[in-house]
Amino acid sequence: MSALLESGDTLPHSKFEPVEGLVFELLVVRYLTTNGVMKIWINFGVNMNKPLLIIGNKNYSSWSLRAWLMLKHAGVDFDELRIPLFVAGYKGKLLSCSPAGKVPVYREGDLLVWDTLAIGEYLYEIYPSLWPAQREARARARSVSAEMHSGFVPLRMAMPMNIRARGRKVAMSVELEADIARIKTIWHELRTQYAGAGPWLFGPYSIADAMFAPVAFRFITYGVSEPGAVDDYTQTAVRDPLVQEWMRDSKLEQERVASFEVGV
Ligand SMILES: N[C@@H](CCC(=O)N[C@@H](CS)C(=O)NCC(=O)O)C(=O)O
Repeated sequence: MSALLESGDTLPHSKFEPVEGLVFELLVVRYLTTNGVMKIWINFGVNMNKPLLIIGNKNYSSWSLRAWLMLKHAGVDFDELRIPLFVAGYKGKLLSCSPAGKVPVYREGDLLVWDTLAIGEYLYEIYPSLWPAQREARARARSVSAEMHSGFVPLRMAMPMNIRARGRKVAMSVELEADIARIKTIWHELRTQYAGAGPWLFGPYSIADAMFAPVAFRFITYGVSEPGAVDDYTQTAVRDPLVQEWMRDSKLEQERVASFEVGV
């Protein structure tokens, strides 16, 4: 059967139905490792009847965390497929299920949605409470979320998400300081304005909170703190029971990715 496959293809006839109405798919992927060895990766039993979120390492993959939180907060019943990133052969596996070769990817039946904000917008059409109800607040929530999505590169490079790490110190640069200051301003302004409506950035939980959740972990790992709204929101973000669930899983992971282990 592998003769049918090109690198990154799934088997076309890999679906099976052990119980009527419960369709599983065998994800069988042939891929090349970085040193040129051809390998086969078989992921058993992806349930086709259930939405699937493909994610990376829970300890390191901030984009995976964001999409996972959106789905969980929306109350979607989904399965997870974890592809550990930056280990031999990971890219072939990613490309087999992700058109962009990145995680997260959301699959619902034959539909694939990739890129975190696209997943959020897709979910919003089904679960409108994922963005604030009021139009102006919704526009602002989309603005800060897009700002997070397309910006804060110095912060993301210098302070990668590393949930289990504590007490790390990294060199400050002007750009990193500016990113941190901007995030503090966003959190401070929103928490001041929406304090009466609930504990999240716009009162009730929204996609904006999922977008900033990894920043809360970064602030804890690298010791970024400011008494008041910033520290309060950091604590709100990491005490979320769903974030705690993700955190517990992340601590069980064995992979150690050197490029994410920064700071002393
Ligand atoms: N713009 C994308 C970014 C996704 C992204 O960069 N994901 C990282 C993991 S956090 C990834 O898949 N990295 C693997 C790679 O680039 O090879 C999104 O919003 O989902």
